[in-house]
Parts: sequence; structure tokens; C-alpha cells
Amino acid sequence: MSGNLFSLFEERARSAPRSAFLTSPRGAPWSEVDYSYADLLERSGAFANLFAQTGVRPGDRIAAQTDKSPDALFAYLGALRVGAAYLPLNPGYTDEETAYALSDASPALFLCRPEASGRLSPIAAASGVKTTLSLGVAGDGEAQTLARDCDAAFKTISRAPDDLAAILYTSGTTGRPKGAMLSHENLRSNCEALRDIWRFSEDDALIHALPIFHVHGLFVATNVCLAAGARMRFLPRFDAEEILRLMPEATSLMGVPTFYSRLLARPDLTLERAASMRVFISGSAPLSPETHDRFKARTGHAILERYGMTETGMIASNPYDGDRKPGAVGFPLPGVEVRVTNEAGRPAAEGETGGIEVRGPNVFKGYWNRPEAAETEFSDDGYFRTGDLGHFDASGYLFIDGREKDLIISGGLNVYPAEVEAALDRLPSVAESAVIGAPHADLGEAVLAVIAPETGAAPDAKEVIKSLRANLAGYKVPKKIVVIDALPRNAMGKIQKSVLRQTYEDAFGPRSAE
Ligand code: MCA
Ligand code: AMP
Repeated sequence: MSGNLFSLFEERARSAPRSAFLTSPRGAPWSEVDYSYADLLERSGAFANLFAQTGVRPGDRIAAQTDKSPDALFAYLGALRVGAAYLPLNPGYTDEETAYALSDASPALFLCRPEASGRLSPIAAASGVKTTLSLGVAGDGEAQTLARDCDAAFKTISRAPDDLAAILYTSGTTGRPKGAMLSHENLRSNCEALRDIWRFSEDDALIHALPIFHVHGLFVATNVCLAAGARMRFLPRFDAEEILRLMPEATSLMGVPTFYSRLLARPDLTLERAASMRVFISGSAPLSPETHDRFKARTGHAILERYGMTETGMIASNPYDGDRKPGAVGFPLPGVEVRVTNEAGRPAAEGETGGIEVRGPNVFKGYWNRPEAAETEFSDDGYFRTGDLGHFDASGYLFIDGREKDLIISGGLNVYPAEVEAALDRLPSVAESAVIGAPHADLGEAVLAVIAPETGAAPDAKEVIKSLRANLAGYKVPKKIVVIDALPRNAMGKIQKSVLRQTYEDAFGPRSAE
């Protein structure tokens, strides 16, 4: 079999072409048709032919900044089939953020939302992109019109396991976002391991309510279903009411902790409602033991928490059978090695917190265009340093205790304080700033900025937020701005974020939603 990840999905699809692949919820913005696995082969084939016709060659990049829709998924699969590396971009990005990724990755083709096409086509052209085509949620884009005239049969291009299947941009604590290069083998090994340990099969119906421009919604939820021949109930976005309506006909849900705290806020989340469900899976951010316990009490289900990262895919998971420990992220996946290294650079003892490091077929191939950037993140013996802190308990469960990296995770989305601080410091009224995450009942953590004004300036919080919106995607913009005379510093002159975190612990009210 070719190393192309799509070959795994194709084998499944050809073995049961009439099985349902994707069904739409009520009122979906796309036409509410259901798609079988035969449809998947045809539509991804037509997109692959279109991409080849526009000049995309194996090894090229195809960037997509589209709204969630079945066609957006078929375009992803078409990109795999033509041997290109797929590069999904958050449609919430500002033009500046989009232009940066495009000029860095120089894709051969850029797919964008029809309503953004007039604005983004020149930006893409200036970034060196040869072709821009729109792709809309209701079949209303140029790519879909052109694909309608393309042959549905396409012989999937053979790829080596180490060839790139995707590039995902992820910010860092320093500098601009970097493109994490993921190979076909990275994605294949991970989705097969997850399918097997979580027991996904053709009998499953997954409620898919995550965005598809991240590892979680695309490579965990979608790839696992494709590798299992399962069905997806495909929602345009998270919608607690719709999820509860669909639950009796579904078997599984994957989400960030905010999904679960929002579901818990609904009185109709009950034991009966969840009776047909086989598994609820959580990841991307810490699931509080309190949410875990409350969900179990209400539904009878212990949420299965797992841990992963863009650069590594999934690393560890609580067991399907056996104790799903609240607060733990479980055991390393089959084939994945995880170790905890203490400050002295030695293996941490049981219960001792240290840096989490990972090695295995899931670990990425480095950062696009930046061979040097990944070097410092690997140990001499090939372990990737995640920047997360954790420990193993006596039974071998991994716990995440914190992060070495300065990162805020808000509703499952990563916000790098350095990026927000740089945008704040560019404002004339701001002398200096510190951006922190403060506990938030809905989002887990929310972004809070503490700023010290320039002499004589009196920054207005509303104005500051308005200015930031021009440069940063909405979820990165602080939910609150606090103005103080001077930021707290230690004897070395370093800003003491720990002091700020303590001071503003309750800035967003009590932690619990109840
Ligand atoms: C939306 N907004 C947010 C967030 N989401 N602000 C902070 N944090 C967020 N997570 C802002 C928008 O910019 C907008 O503001 C306003 O809130 C309303 O937007 P809307 O889309 O209506 O929000 P929502 O429907 O309430 O969305 C919340 C959400 C969503 C359902 C939690 O953010 C979500 O689906 N999160 C999942 C993200 C995810 O898939 N993460 C996986 C990353 P304005 O209008 O002012 O701009 S992959 C990963 O982490 C690794 C690999 C892993 O382990 O999985
Ligand atoms: P990303 O860069 O978007 O891939 O986010 C990866 C980061 O999300 C990890 O390095 C962790 O800090 C965090 N993360 C993912 N899953 C979990 C989890 N179950 N518990 C705590 N943190 C998590």
C-alpha cells in the first residue's frame, strides 16, 4: 500500500461504499444532503482532478481558509490524493495573519471563503500564491463550480510515509508562527492508534462540532472516523442544543472542556439523553476534575481525557476499559514513548514533576523553512520537548501539572502572550504590557492584559481593544484590560507574571459555572 494516508481511508471506503459518511444537522448552511463513502470518493476525486488541473504537483502546498462544510473536508481529502500538503488556516485570522502564513508557506493554491475572495486574492497574489479559488459552505464557490466539470475518478498519488501530508501553523513563545510539518506516517500512525484504543468502528456515529482547521477536529475526529468507516453528524459549529438533539442517535462526541461545561449548563443533559452514547472524549485543554465528576453524575459517563499537541498529534489517553482518572491524561499511546525529565536533566521519579518529552511515529518533521527552530526542541536522543510539565503516578498515569511555555489556552484555542504583548506595546499609549490567562468558568482560561501607560497617556480599555482587533484574531484579543502605574518586577527586572496571575485570579468571577 502507498504511504499516502488517503489509501487507508480509500480502502475502507471501497469496502463499504454505501455506508453513510456524513450526515447534516437541521438547518445546516450547506444543502442538507447526506454523503456516503462512495460520495466521498467521488467528491474528493473531483477536487483532486481540479487541483491537478490548476497546476498543483505532489509536494506543493494547498492552503485553505474556509468555513466548515462537507466540501471543505472533501477538498482536504482531494489535497491528500493529489499528493499536496494541506495547510488549514483559521478563518478568524486577520489579513495580516493570513498574509504571513501564505508568504511563509508559498502554497500553489489558496482556497478561501467567497465573501473574502475580493479582499484576499490580491493579498495571496502578493504573497506569491499562483491561484486563489473560493470555496463556499453552500456549494457556491469557484472551486465547487469548476469541480463539477471534473472527472470523479482519480488515482491517488503514491507518497512515501515521510512525505508531508499537512502543515499547521502554531505560534510560539518567541517570534512569528511556525508551520509544523506533519507526514503521512505521523497522521496515519496516530489515527490508527486512536481508532483502536477508543474502539471506533463502522457502527459509530460521532457528533462532530469542532472546527476543522486544527489537529483536534481534522486529524483526531475526522481521521479516526475515516479510518474506522464510521459516520459523522457534522455540525457547522458547537451548538449545545443541537448536540443534545442528536445525542440519542449518536455514539460518541469529541470536544474541548468548554463543550462539556456548556452541556452541563443544560438541564436536558440527562442519563436518558446520553443512553446510546458509547464515549465522550475531551482534550486540547485541561478538563477539571469537577467537570469530570459532574458529567459522570449527570450522564453516567466518565469523560475520556486525552492529551496532544499540534507537533505530535495525540500523545496519551485515559483507557477505554479501566479507570479514567479525573485530572489525568492517561497512558502513552501504543508506539509512543513519553518520559518526564527533571530540572537536572534526569528521569523524574514517580510523582516528581518535570518536562514532558515524547518520541515516536507521531512526532512531526520540524518547522517549515526553519530547520534550526526545531533543533533546540529535541533532545540528543530524539525526544521532542513539549513545553508541558507533568508527572507519572504509581500506576503509570500521566498528569499535566502546568506549562513551561508562556501559553494561554482559552476554550481550546492557544493564545501566545508574547504575540498579544507585541501588539499592545506597538500602541502609542502603552509603555509596557503583560498578558496572562485568568481562570474563566466557560473558557477555562481567558486572556487578560495588564498595561502600564506611557507618561501622560491615559489609555482607554475600549480603544485599546478596538486597536488590537485590527491585528489579532478575535479569540486572541483580551477579554479584559487592566491599567496600572507600573508592572511588578523582580530584582533582575523581569516582569513577575506569577504575581499578576495571583492578583487577577478572580478577574473573571468564580471558576465554576455553578
Ligand atoms: C470564540 N471566541 C473566543 C473563543 N472562541 N474567545 C476566546 N476563546 C475562544 N475559544 C470569541 C470570538 O472571537 C468571538 O468574538 C466570540 O468569542 C464569539 O465567537 P463564537 O464563534 O460564537 O464563539 P463560540 O461559539 O462560543 O466558541 C467557543 C468554542 C470554540 C465553542 C469553545 O472556541 C471552539 O470550538 N473551540 C475549540 C477549539 C479547538 O478545536 N481547539 C483544538 C486545537 P468576536 O466576535 O469579538 O471576535 S488542537 C489542539 O489543541 C491540540 C492538538 C489538541 O490536543 O487537541
Ligand atoms: P496546540 O499547540 O494547539 O497543539 O496545543 C497543545 C497544548 O494543549 C499542549 O502542549 C498542552 O499544553 C495542551 N493540552 C492538550 N491536551 C491537554 C489536556 N488534556 N490537558 C491539558 N493540556 C492539554
